[in-house]
Amino acid sequence: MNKAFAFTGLLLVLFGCNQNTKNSQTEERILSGNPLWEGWYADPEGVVFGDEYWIYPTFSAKYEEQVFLDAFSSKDLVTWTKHEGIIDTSIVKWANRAMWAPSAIEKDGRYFLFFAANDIQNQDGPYWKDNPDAAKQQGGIGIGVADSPAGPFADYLGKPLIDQFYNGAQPIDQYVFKAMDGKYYIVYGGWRHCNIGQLNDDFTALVPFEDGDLVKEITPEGYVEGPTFAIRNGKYYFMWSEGNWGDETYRVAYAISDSLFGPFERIGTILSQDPEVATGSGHHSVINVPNTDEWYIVYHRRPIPNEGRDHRVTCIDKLEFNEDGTIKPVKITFEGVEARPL
Ligand code: FUB
Repeated sequence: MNKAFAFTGLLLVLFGCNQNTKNSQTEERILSGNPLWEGWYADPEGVVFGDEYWIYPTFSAKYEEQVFLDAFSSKDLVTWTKHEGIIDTSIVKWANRAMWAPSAIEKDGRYFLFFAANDIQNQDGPYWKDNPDAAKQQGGIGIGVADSPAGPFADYLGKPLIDQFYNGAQPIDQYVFKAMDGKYYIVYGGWRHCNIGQLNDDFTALVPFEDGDLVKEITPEGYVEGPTFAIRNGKYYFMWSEGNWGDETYRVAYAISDSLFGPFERIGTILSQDPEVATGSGHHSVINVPNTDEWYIVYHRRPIPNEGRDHRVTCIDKLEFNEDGTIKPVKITFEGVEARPL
């Protein structure tokens, strides 16, 4: 549980030519490299806690082997420390497989890790077609709690926070954040539907909306899964994954709105494959360096050649904006990003 491994990025030595003097120059840049570390890891969520960057990914393997989550921390985006088994199914008794897409947030000195488990299927889904007499499956979105971002996380509720489908959304791929109204929200959903719900003050339940609904559907055109939000210049940037997570079509698109509840009109694709670098780039999150307009995108992609369904790696690149506030398409790289201590 406390074992940590460090991974260090690339020292890239660039040879440049000074146009005025024609003398050759050597410039040293320390880069993260991509992927950020060894091993198959997907659905990464990047977050800043104090003077450290943290990334919480899915361990990308067969569903039956996805019985734990690891985390990674860094002071500069280049050297990463692995924190093994911050939570697992021996702690979360109702979970037995498919621990996916963690989302971490600090509140009142405690760290909360929202995660999905068990890949539950609803009664219209393929599982139920083959098992019409099966009992309701246990699983959905749960919460871990710890005094440190490295865990160990305990099972906060002893049951899932969201344990069923609402509006057709599979309870997976959650992102938890503090909105501009000062309240905390969870946005989530697989199977081409996305919901948003408000969390109560101690994160023990969802606060129903005035009409009694527990969550509201905000699905934009093209949405498949992996929703996340960013807040910039008083606007909500809603981003999500499209295509098929198992192949090269996976990608990320976005919309901008003044309201958390939309409407969200799809503006365009910001992350996709580059056949020269990698395929299947998607299920991302963004990191904003506090008190700056510097942004990073943390995402997974498939190395070329891609030799297995679960061969996904975690990468980072710069996220940049145009003057009008729209997002520039991301250039995915092998170099990654330069050191950026907090
Ligand atoms: O990694 C498991 C699942 O694959 C995620 O929950 C989806 O978003 C897709 O990336």
